[in-house]
Amino acid sequence: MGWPSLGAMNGAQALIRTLVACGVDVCFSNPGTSEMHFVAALDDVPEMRAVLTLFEGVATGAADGYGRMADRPAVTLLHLGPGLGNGIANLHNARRAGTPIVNIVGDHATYHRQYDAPLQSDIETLARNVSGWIRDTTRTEDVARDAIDAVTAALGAPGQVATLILPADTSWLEGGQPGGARVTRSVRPVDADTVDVVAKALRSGEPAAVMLGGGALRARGLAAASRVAEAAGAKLMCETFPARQERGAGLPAPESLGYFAEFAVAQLQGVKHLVLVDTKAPVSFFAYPDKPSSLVPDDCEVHVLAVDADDAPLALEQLADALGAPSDNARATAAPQAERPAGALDAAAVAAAIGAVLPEGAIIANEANTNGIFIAGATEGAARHDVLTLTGGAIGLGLPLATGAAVACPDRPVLSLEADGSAMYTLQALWTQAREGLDVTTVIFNNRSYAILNIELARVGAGAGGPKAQSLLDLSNPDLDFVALSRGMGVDAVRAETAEGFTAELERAFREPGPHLIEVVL
Ligand SMILES: Cc1ncc(C[n+]2csc(CCOP(=O)(O)OP(=O)(O)O)c2C)c(N)n1
Repeated sequence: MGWPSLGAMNGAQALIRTLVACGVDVCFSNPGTSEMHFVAALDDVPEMRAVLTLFEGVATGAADGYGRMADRPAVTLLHLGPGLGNGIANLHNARRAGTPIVNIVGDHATYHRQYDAPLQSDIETLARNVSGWIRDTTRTEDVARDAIDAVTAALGAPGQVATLILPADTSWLEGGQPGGARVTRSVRPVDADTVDVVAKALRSGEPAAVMLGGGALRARGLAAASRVAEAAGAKLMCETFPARQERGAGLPAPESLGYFAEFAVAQLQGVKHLVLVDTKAPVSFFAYPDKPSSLVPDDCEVHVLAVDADDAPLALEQLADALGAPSDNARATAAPQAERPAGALDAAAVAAAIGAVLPEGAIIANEANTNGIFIAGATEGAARHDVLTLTGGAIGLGLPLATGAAVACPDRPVLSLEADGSAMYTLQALWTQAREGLDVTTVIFNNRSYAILNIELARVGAGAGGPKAQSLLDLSNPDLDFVALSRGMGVDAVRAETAEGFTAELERAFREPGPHLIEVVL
């Protein structure tokens, strides 16, 4: 394959070469005509892995899963404004997760823009909603500089989406000069005063809670946070939808803040000091008539220990030391490993089976929604694993997220827990899993319903709903057959009927390489 001599390198070749030099070597793509030089250049750079997705929401969600697990960005290759637009919902989730991602959005050649050809649109306006950094690279000689800036921005704190708009002529013209060197994420220590103020509040003896999010939910942060909570007699909690949390036997298990505001209010009742570690002060997911938006009790003081670029685990260790906590007083979960379930197959049995047979080092992408309520409890004492959740509430993330996590971590089994309605948004991810031979096991919770919306209908005070309202929340007529859908995309699939049968299928799926799908009808 070899490298063209420097002078003969076009913009696309220089771009891909620069991305690789910066440590970015996976591209989730769905290209079009304006990206053809980028596509062609992929064969000149063997280090860049190119993964085809059949919808941009899969590409962006996969880049999110990849970034959360690899701690470095993947690139997406998207086709002008409409391609970016299709990927926005999962870029929204990625923004909420603080995931580093570099979008390459192809555009018309610079001189073609004035003609308002059919695919012309305002890419920047679309990109602004989800991107912390945007640049339009209109000169081939600027490609390497802009790519380096994009990767640096993506890895800036907190991780963010960086969008590089790449006109077709910038790609195809010669004169590209590759550059770049490995870019890493940088964090800074919090200042000693901040640690002191928080330590003083925790020493007051008043009821306190430590709320963890972001980078505090990896093993090191969890251990330090547990030392703090033990020393201060504080409640250890975590945000409802973490980007990535390490869980399982041997690790502290913070209490997760409830999704429904009434539960969250009860959990925080009486707390006088709320210490935030890489998370925001909790708010209700939605507004409800006559219910508060902020979940922080009125007489509670909020203290920010670490945020954005702060080194959250280090801050927690400093806080633990300031409180005089012994170095070994972190408390691991006491939850036992779940027992294998027997008999009827319901959501609780599925959760128990997962807790019982989850392999060490698994990654769980959890978009099981209402049927996922038993998962956290059943896996608290399971083999050690990571959990990725729906950070931004835009459903249709789970299958792409699992796909990207599997690309990032080829040696770790990925378990994708997926509600039927959410699955249908980005089901095409299964095809990418099959094509790439990814070790992903998908469990579909098929309740033939947008069940959460049935609950919300009543909670917002809209009543139970008449037949028309009910029909908008019902996924039967016709019933979705996920076994057939999955096989149609090349993924081995079965429907489990009993708890024992499900457990056996789950073990088989974990044992065999490549993707599998198990449908559970509830
Ligand atoms: C992008 C996007 N569109 C629509 C919604 C609104 N919404 C929230 S939950 C939901 C249905 C969820 O159904 P399913 O995934 O089957 O889970 P279940 O509630 O049945 O457990 C919808 C449509 C959303 N959150 N995000």
